[in-house]
Amino acid sequence: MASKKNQHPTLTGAEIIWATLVGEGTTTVFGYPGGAILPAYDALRKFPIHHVLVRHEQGASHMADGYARASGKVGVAIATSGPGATNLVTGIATAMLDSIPIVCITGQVSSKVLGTDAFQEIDITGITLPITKHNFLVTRAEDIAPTIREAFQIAQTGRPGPVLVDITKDAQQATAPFDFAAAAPAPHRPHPMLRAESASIKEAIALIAAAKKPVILAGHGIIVSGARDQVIAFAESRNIPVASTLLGLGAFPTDHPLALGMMGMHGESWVNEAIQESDLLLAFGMRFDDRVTGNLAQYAPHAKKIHIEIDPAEISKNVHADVALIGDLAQILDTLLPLLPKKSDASWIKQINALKGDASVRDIINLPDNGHLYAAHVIHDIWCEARDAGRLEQTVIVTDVGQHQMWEAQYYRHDYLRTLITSGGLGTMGFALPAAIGAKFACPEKDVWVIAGDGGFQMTASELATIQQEKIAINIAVINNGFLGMVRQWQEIFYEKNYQCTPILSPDFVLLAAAHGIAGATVRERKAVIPTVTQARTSGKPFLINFQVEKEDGVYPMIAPGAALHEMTRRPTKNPLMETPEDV
Ligand SMILES: Cc1cc2nc3c(=O)[nH]c(=O)nc-3n(C[C@H](O)[C@H](O)[C@H](O)COP(=O)(O)OP(=O)(O)OC[C@H]3O[C@@H](n4cnc5c(N)ncnc54)[C@H](O)[C@@H]3O)c2cc1C
Ligand SMILES: Cc1ncc(C[n+]2csc(CCOP(=O)(O)OP(=O)(O)O)c2C)c(N)n1
Ligand SMILES: [Mg+2]
Repeated sequence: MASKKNQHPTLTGAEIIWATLVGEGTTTVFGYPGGAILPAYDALRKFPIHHVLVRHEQGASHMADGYARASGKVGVAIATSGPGATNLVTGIATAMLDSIPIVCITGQVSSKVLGTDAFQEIDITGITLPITKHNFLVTRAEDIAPTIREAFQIAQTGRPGPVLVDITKDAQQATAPFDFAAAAPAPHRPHPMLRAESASIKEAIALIAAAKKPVILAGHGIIVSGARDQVIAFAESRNIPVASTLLGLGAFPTDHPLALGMMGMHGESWVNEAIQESDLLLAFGMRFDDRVTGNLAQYAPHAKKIHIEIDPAEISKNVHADVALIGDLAQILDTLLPLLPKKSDASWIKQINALKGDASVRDIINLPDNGHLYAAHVIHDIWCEARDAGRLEQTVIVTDVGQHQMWEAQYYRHDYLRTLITSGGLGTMGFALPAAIGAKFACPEKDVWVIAGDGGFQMTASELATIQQEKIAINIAVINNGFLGMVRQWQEIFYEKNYQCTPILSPDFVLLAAAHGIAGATVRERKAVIPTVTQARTSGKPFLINFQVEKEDGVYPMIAPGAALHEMTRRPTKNPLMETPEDV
């Protein structure tokens, strides 16, 4: 008995939190202290974990998210009870909507006063119920290790997602024996529906063999599943073109002859037209978001749909699946691949290429330097600079939300997994700067760029101080158009240019960076873009570039709300910023 006790030391609940995190492989956490989590902070010094002090707990949940997206591992955020916990909420919801594995640990008031409106008591498990994959309230020290271990398992198995563990102060102060191995959860039991029925496999193969105009819809699930090689082999074996969702960018090489580009509201015109003409859609780990489908009643009317998806709840949620294969994408593609009859006919690809029509004429990227600094050109040049430096695989772009986010998706070519980190489902402004800090901790050897708008950057700019304190080299490109640009564009098109509350005044971003000991420069001309980007990348220190760009530029193509996928508004041909009668 005695020797057994020695093997499993008695620790405080606070120590058990860290010991369990160490056992799960956590090396970095993002957090902010306060009363209800103080016992845990007191014990931190005994454990080999680096704590990044954020400036707002929203930053902690976004950093954990950026860490997870960049590495594929679980990101961890820590906060106190009450306002600390509620500040995490936007980051948790962001992770939930994009299926990102994070574990958030919050302190809670002591169990004896639970439910009394004690100081800084808030029902955070109640608040986060709809925005977590699962959450727990822990009131006993002996439950801490098993609960945190289960949280890690839930966060990363099946469809990943955020898990919150709320731990009372008395549970942190009490003691219990710590046995990491004994705290392991029961092995993950896949959902009973997780199987690709052999009948469904046969149906899928028959549909694929019969299809003349198939399109693969490449989603985020490819990255989660690690199914890139299988998707490439699948596309090549039958010459099937591949369209990507925003979150699927990087899953399929852009220079591959079968790569079409991004689909959806701001996707390429020929990609959306190909989907509308298709007779078979193969949805690989994507969930038919409304930004992807446009008007559902008119979506891909001639196409049968095969949906390969790990979450049964996604099947036929938005778009009816003729064949559903439920399970891990890589595993299902491994089953399908040997059964696929080969086909090399390129006539469908030729038809899609013909759909491109005058797309390149309308493409702002082909405009010569006319003295205007367009955001699309800036982003394209950031890509060119990384390419010419041979750093594309080693460059992670973290975008905020708005026009710059869409131009990034259109003009930065992502050929490698986990090189684009962006908030797709919740579309959270303020995401980029903290998520980039998380990504840099996950991949310190990579070049990490923030691409943010002047609006969103101001939402979490306080995290510049975190960069300063942590001495991490992150590059920041603020695409400064003086507007909440994406909203301004909607006001331009749908609200008769009534620019209510969208012109936005900003501080001098270069001076703001300087106040944090961060170097910076303002760029107003195209010729200065690449040299300044090189200066930032090679400085080995954080660097902010304020790109003063065209104020009233628009993102094209665009599908208006309620319109079908093929009913796109295209970039005007004569004047890139203003429609002329010839364009309508
Ligand atoms: C301003 C703005 C504009 C936007 N415009 C566009 C646009 O034009 N085009 C566009 O595409 N998006 C656009 N988006 C993003 C859009 O809202 C969605 O976030 C995006 O389309 C979701 O992509 P997804 O379905 O691939 O990824 P997710 O939403 O992450 O879904 C991934 C799916 O894969 C499944 N999955 C996970 N793991 C596995 C596995 N191992 N095996 C099988 N399946 C798995 C999940 O269960 C989930 O259903 C825009 C967002 C914003 C903010
Ligand atoms: C937290 C939050 N509030 C509001 C919005 C709505 N919204 C979407 S894009 C956008 C404008 C973004 O402006 P900016 O950051 O300057 O980027 P730009 O569109 O100009 O590139 C707004 C207000 C949002 N997505 N997130
Ligand atoms: Mg802006």
